[in-house]
Amino acid sequence: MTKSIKSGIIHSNQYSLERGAAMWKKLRAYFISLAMIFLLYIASCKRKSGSGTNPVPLYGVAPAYGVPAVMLTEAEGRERIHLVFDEESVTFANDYAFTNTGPDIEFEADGYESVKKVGYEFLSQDDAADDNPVTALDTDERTGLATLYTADQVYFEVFDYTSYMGYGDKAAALGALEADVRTFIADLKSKGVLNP
Ligand SMILES: [Ca+2]
Ligand SMILES: [Ca+2]
Repeated sequence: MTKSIKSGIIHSNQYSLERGAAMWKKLRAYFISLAMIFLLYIASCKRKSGSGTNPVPLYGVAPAYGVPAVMLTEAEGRERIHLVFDEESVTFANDYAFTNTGPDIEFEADGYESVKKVGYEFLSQDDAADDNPVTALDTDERTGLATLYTADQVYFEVFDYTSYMGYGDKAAALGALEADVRTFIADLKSKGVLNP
């Protein structure tokens, strides 16, 4: 009798131990899955904030600090170009309807001197917005002008307003434009198009 009671206690102890172990296993699985969810959450937060191994690229809206871009107008560009060409006694016809066949070019040049075949275009923001093929100088036509220049047929230089946007103020931008005009004139002199 004593024996059977003892064995009954042992049995019940073993039973509760087994049940405890099974419960612990369940709890452990539960906590592990909780930890996994938490880790996944942390990882997704890191991605959103752009830190860690998945940084968010820095494109998008430009920061609102710094100096606003300098925008030379059509009139400002032309005035400075004429000022420098005056020194060479070159007088341009303004708003000249220039055409060429092969390469095909049709645009209203800001200035052209038909005897020396020298011209220029100050490509302003207004020009960039012009979608009339008769007056506008498109990308292909710019390439065509460069081809004519290389072939020593017609000497056009295009001064693009976007090239002068990075300067601190208009005076500096106009100074940079003037330097480019002088480079153009120096090239025309080296080719014998203008007198040295
Ligand atoms: Ca222009
Ligand atoms: Ca055109």
